[in-house]
Amino acid sequence: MADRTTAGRLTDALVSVLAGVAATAGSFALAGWSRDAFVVAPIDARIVSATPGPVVAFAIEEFGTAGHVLHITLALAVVVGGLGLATAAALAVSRRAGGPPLALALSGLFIFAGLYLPTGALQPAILGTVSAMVVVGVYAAALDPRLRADTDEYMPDDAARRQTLGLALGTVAYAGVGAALGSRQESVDPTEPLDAAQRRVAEDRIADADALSFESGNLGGMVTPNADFYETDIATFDPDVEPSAWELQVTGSVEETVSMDYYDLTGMAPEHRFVTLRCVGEDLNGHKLDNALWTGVPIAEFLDRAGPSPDCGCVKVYAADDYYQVFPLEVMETAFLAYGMNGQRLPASHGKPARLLVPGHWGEINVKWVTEIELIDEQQQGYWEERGWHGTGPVNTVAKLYDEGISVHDDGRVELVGHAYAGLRGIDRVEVSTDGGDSWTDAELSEPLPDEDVWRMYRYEFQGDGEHELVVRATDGTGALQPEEQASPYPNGASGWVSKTIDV
Ligand SMILES: Nc1nc2c(c(=O)[nH]1)N[C@H]1C(S)=C(S)[C@@H](COP(=O)(O)O)O[C@H]1N2
Ligand SMILES: [Mo]
Repeated sequence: MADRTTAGRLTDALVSVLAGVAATAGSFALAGWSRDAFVVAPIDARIVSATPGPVVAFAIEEFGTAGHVLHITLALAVVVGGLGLATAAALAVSRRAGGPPLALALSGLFIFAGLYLPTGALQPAILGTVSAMVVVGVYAAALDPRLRADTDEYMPDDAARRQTLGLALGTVAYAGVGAALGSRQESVDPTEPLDAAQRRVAEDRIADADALSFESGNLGGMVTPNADFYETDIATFDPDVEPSAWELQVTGSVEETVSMDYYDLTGMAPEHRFVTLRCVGEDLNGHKLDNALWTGVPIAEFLDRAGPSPDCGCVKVYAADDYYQVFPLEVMETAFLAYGMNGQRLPASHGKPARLLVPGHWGEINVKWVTEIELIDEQQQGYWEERGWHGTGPVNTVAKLYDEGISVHDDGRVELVGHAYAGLRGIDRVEVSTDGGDSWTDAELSEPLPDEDVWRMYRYEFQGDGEHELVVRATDGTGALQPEEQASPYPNGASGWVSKTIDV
């Protein structure tokens, strides 16, 4: 057999990549951004869990949420590349013997295996395989009759180039259609209200809380709407846990393993609590601080039923996305198992069907999609602690000052509105400086919410004149002033005073 020409090899390589793109787009068209059925998802999850802690910390600090784009792009490249290699192998084998029919059969087989094995999702794998085989089929039949083993002269003429270009454009167009179809699958967290009676109680409490808000432009008030509530996830794809299939177990050092399902949970007398969450990974003046009214039940009584007897007094809580956290059993005394958020059923992105809310800790301890609570005898590290973070424990005190909270009126009056949070310690005071910290004045504070782990809002007005360096700082309920010294989020959470310069 003659050696292949460079152009022939390049065309094979291009067609292999195109087949990989078509296969991935086919999988996406049917599955959408589904954690289980879209072929990129399991690869992405593996990349995320294999990334070393310092790299994750670096990406979070440098890129914030945009860091997700990096690993998703890498996962896409790995999937398209892998499926492309499978196609290239099929082409290479069929060139030696078999020709186009074998090329089609083998590429179909390899691509199907590449799509099906990581996901187990039959229909998206079949659609992806068919998409890829169309590419290979068109190539084998129309573009490259020399796929037959005995001839191998690539046609270097314009016609061949045009055909190849046509195939490439066709694949890109197909991938575009697949992407459009797939993103329609993405459910924008359909809202599902709580039962009427509960919803009414929740809505009344939300209205009461809203009435305490200080308003300012687009700045949120006392209660963050579900769609605006920040999200921090280890997985790119939310686990899809059907309430009817959900079960929460208490295991480990217990007298007896106990479990509850969704009907047990929602059958108990519900409570409604405001709880504010803050992510340890957020920037000092970042936006990963929000407050909602959660509906659920205290978890202590359920744990007691299991008769816990762990030596170290720790729990390890597991979730459907393979997340886990370890913290002292004693905080479960006041922890809450929530299935409602602001009068709606818990959205998928916030832990549907149920999540933990653990007062006095950073956001990471509030495990979403919770499945198991294991009582353990030896201290262990949680998911983020293994990666170097210290998110178990009380939050740092912070007073925020967002651009949306600054209004400059025509007459030079400047109004500042913001949120301050110190976990269970509560907020007793917020002070504002308009001269870079030389002098301080107390801001007005919103009436406190009746619950204990919540933020407060502040408002301050002054007559502006020229340039002002604004600085805000809070004092918590123990009388401790928010530390001035700046620290970046890793590993203990950001600290320091937020400042901002304005020109009036
Ligand atoms: N199962 C699970 N629970 C989780 C996480 C996660 O990735 N998986 N992220 C944690 C982190 S780091 C934070 S800050 C909060 C954020 O909750 P939210 O996404 O509802 O705002 O959830 C915590 N619970
Ligand atoms: Mo977090």
